[in-house]
Amino acid sequence: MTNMFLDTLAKHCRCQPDKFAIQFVDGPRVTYGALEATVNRTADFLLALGIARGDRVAAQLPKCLPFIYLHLAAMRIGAIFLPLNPAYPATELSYFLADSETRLLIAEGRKQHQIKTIQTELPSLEQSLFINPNECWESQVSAFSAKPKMPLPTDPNQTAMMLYTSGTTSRPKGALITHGNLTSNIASLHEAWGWRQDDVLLHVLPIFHVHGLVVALHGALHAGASAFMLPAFDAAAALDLLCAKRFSVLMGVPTMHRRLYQLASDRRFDLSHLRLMTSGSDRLPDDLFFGYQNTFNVTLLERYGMTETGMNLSNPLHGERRVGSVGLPLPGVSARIVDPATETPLPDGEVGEVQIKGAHVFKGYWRQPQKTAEAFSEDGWLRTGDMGLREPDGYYTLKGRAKDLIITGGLNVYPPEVELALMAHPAVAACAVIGCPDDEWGEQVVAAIILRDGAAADEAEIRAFCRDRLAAYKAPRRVLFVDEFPANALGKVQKAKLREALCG
Ligand code: MLC
Repeated sequence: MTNMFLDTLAKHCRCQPDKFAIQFVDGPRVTYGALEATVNRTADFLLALGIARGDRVAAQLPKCLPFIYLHLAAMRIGAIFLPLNPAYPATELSYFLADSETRLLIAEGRKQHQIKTIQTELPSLEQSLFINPNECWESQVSAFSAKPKMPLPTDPNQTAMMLYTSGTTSRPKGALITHGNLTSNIASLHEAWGWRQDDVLLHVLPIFHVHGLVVALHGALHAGASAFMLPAFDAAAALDLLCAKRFSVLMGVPTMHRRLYQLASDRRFDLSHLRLMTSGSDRLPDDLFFGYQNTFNVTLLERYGMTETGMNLSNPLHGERRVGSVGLPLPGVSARIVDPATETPLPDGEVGEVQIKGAHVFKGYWRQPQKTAEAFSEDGWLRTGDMGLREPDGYYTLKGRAKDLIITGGLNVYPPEVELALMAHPAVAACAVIGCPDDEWGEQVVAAIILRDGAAADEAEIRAFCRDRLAAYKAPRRVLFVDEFPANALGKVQKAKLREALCG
């Protein structure tokens, strides 16, 4: 195994202390030297709070510098970092904190009231720290030591992060990502995408997911490159910045690329000075691939990954970036297509489940041995739940999903989770949640509802009810009231037929 991610980062901090590592728009430039000092001070601060190896440290913060310091510091002392979407309402937050037995939560000051209301359900949560993300974190930890008090983790099998993913049949599960997984992923992307020390990344993604945190931010830091961070995606600001020619890399989800493309309208902008613009987390529509070529003189590089693995397949940096394809296995990654019923490999051109193997594949779900076992085939391949085919020249193309999953704006929404929330509404007798195609979002969450006899509820009320219980992106955008669902002989709702009937 190559040097672990944290070792490589520490080396950059020593060898190029004056180089700009991270800068938020309107914020100071943080050099590698300053990054090292603040991460070490933050690590010392966490140790002083009693955080030890293996403890869960959660951060529910907007995209900000303290989040990055806390993330790197927690991993540095061997704690397990849990990034949480700031959009999670109290019910979801409570579940994640309770399930993970988080010991320390760092959240925005405005969340204090919300956390107080759930505190009694969280016996493991010993401390909550409320911060103002815009205040200078560096000065808050200035009394702590900038010299590391303990060596960096050396065991590749040690858990570095826990990322919650939902499921088709259960509550969300904490995917355990090890230091070895992170290292293997980043080393492989470094090689495949040719990360360079003089790269400047325009970072537009959220940093509580694998895409923005690992693929983009770790990618830049591992290369000793620079990352310029937008706290939220703003297409107009991003396009202005991209045209200013300071940047060499941009990573986004199709919804972001769609907004950039629509903003350009009929004008043409030459962005070919960017050496790498990637698209992932959802299928890149063909019209956007070609639209980008015509409007921006850029061929987007589409790749395929998932929370449990980081990146698996990618179109090449040099060579053909094939429209509609997610490319070839990344270095160190093995992929195969199997018959989902028998798990025997299928010949090229036949559609089956995509299965993945490699040092980047997560070690399992937190305290869920059964779910972990179900995630892997008998011979140790990860069952992705995505369907696809391999072409004779090795390129892979995705062909839908074996699992009941909606992807909206690059975020996964599992219908059973939304259905569970809907069933808590007193007027709902039955419901089915589906994804309808949508130009901007890829898919839109749509709920079909059968009301109880004599009960009344309207769309606005149902949507508001869901938004109190689920993050906004999971709440149905449309609610349709129906008298019955298409069902099979066993009474199971036939979602494909429902989509045909309702998506129109
Ligand atoms: C925001 N909204 C969404 C949404 N994001 N609804 C559905 N799906 C989403 N993804 C809601 C808002 O709450 C708001 O609701 C309304 O949509 C309009 O908000 P907006 O201001 O226009 O949206 P914005 O905040 O700009 O967010 C859009 C976005 C964001 C595309 C920038 O969704 C985003 O950052 N997506 C990237 C997700 C990502 O990083 N995925 C990687 C997962 S890792 P209302 O009701 O208030 O109007 C992974 C592995 C891999 O998948 O391979 O990468």
